[in-house]
Amino acid sequence: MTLPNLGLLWLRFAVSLAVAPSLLSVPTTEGLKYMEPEHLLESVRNGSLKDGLNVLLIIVDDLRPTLGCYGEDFVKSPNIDQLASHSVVFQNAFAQQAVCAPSRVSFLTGRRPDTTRVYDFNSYWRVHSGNYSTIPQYFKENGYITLSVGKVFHPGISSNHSDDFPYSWSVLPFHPSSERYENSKTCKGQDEELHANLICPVDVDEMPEGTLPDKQSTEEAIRLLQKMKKNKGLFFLAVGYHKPHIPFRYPKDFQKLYPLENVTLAPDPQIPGGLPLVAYTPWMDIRKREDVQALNISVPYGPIPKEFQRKIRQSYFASVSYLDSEVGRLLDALDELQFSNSTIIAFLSDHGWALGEHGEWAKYSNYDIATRVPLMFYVPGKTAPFTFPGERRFAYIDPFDSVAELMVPGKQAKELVELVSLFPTLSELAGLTVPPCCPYDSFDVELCREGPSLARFLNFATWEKDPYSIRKPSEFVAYSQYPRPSDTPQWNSDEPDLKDIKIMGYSMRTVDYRFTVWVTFDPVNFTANFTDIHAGELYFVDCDPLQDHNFYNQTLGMC
Ligand SMILES: *[C@@H]1O[C@H](CO)[C@@H](O)[C@H](O)[C@H]1NC(C)=O
Ligand SMILES: *[C@@H]1O[C@H](CO)[C@@H](O)[C@H](O)[C@H]1NC(C)=O
Ligand SMILES: *[C@@H]1O[C@H](CO)[C@@H](O)[C@H](O)[C@H]1NC(C)=O
Ligand SMILES: *[C@@H]1O[C@H](CO)[C@@H](O)[C@H](O)[C@H]1NC(C)=O
Ligand SMILES: *[C@@H]1O[C@H](CO)[C@@H](O)[C@H](O)[C@H]1NC(C)=O
Ligand SMILES: *[C@@H]1O[C@H](CO)[C@@H](O)[C@H](O)[C@H]1NC(C)=O
Ligand SMILES: *[C@@H]1O[C@H](CO)[C@@H](O)[C@H](O)[C@H]1NC(C)=O
Ligand SMILES: *[C@@H]1O[C@H](CO)[C@@H](O)[C@H](O)[C@H]1NC(C)=O
Ligand SMILES: *[C@@H]1O[C@H](CO)[C@@H](O)[C@H](O)[C@H]1NC(C)=O
Ligand SMILES: [Ca+2]
Repeated sequence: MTLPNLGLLWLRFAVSLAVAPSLLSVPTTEGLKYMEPEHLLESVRNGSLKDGLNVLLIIVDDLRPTLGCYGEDFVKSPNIDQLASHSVVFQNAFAQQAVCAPSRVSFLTGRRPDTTRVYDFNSYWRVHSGNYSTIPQYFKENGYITLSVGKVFHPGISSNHSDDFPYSWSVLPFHPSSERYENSKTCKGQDEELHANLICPVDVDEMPEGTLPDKQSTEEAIRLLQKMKKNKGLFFLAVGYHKPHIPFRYPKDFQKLYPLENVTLAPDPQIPGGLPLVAYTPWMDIRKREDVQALNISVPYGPIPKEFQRKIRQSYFASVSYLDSEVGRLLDALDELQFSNSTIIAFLSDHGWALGEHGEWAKYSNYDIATRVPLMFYVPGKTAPFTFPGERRFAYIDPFDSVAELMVPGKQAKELVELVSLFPTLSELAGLTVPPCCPYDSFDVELCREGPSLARFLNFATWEKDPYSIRKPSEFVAYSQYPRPSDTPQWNSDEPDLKDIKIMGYSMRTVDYRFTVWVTFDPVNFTANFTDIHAGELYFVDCDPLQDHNFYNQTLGMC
């Protein structure tokens, strides 16, 4: 094991920080009204591209790799596992910032947060940092019909209240109408009254509109697929699912998959002794829910009563199984429409979520638990053989059926990779020209990418031979970062507005270690001062996979 060379690290960090005049301007709050599904369907045209592969991009919200195909056998995710069994599954994939809008803007533009300068929810990159092209925009400009269903871009200012329409999408993006009830009082409490709870298993028939947002998204995505079957031309369909993002509002049957007495607690529920306080997320968002409020949990460290910890974990896992069934319905329809032979499927999450690890219950940090994500690619003819006529590749699997447990794991890629690689990877897989590598200062460059394409890892035929033929695993690095307003946890530590950011935690993950430095950051000129270090973290992967023993600034030994 090699110790990181600090001088070199700082240089690498410094290189990743481009300095250029800011293009600040005030984004408008006026938004486009989302169209009703019928109009949306009518407006889908025929694409101009006829030959090649379609793309189905499935983006999940706040899903850590707690899935059967990632070795977490107690989680029932048979449909995602089935997708994995025909895919290449990246075991060590990382988001660039563990919160929705910054992560999504980053991977959808193929640039790191220091280039998008989107660290919060309040800026639209096109007017804030640069007029960067996006993955769907690039596919659209190359003749694809591009379609957005559910939460793909983070809604709101960060995508100009339009999910970046018209640049990214051929038709207006679809949002499920029942999404507006996500934070309403729809959860039945023990008092039989309705509350805005964190834990919210529901009877779907009793819900407003008799449905849930992810169900509506699946239905709309299926209708678009049927439409594309009749139309000519290639499609790029992005489907963004809301669960397992809080609140855990899911059909109550899924709770039965995880009897409470069988739900374990996090193996490391303590706040690590050597943890610098700037690194800690005080998980303010779950505290706003009525059921959590009623527990009167101490701010910022808790702890949450053990019985309630178990309930949170149970409902997260149940939400994952509910998500899995929606993914299963979508893939079943894709398969039924005979698109499995001609469609690339990419599946990923925008970041992870701590379920009690380090005493945390949130994203908002640089730990693996917040930055590590599921990432897999299915490429017909590459990660799996072409289908033969009549073959069912993605038939729906009922998670309540015990047969579901016997799933062959997918091909596992161990390389450390980053979501910022999604743009070049999808481009290469679809046969489009891979956008050029970004120059040092890329604020004026509309089309470029900051990550390498991962397509070279996906060829099934060469898979067995030498997965490491291009680079040694020790050369792989995944970067993430997280901003803070202060050295100690306070009310806005989780999601500081840009103007309040005072410290940036730059983090790098190699096969051997995670190393993080928290440095002074100026939110006006976007400059980090790497000689002004507030705190550091160093965790060794082999002996401390959960990252509980901070070896930063320790001269004596390693674990
Ligand atoms: C930004 O990019 C879009 C899409 O390429 C283009 O239509 C628009 O004119 C550009 N805006 C500016 C200000 O350059
Ligand atoms: C953002 O949306 C507004 C309102 O639709 C529009 O006027 C403005 O041009 C959009 N911004 C960009 C950069 O396209
Ligand atoms: C798309 O192409 C199909 C088959 O060529 C044709 O029947 C249909 O009218 C076209 N749809 C549109 C919206 O142009
Ligand atoms: C709970 O765990 C016990 C012990 O492992 C096992 O025997 C039992 O079947 C589990 N119950 C359920 C419902 O999975
Ligand atoms: C909540 O906890 C604080 C101390 O942590 C205590 O002073 C207060 O009385 C508690 N409130 C309720 C309603 O239990
Ligand atoms: C699947 O695609 C391959 C390559 O394009 C083709 O040879 C094969 O016939 C296709 N199979 C079906 C069932 O469409
Ligand atoms: C950015 O602003 C800080 C003051 O907040 C200043 O110390 C630093 O020199 C500035 N950096 C650049 C590159 O302008
Ligand atoms: C960076 O921080 C160091 C240490 O606090 C300080 O001496 C130096 O002036 C800072 N540099 C800038 C450009 O602000
Ligand atoms: C590192 O340790 C030295 C000696 O104990 C201490 O003076 C210094 O403040 C520490 N630095 C950081 C960033 O923790
Ligand atoms: Ca998210």
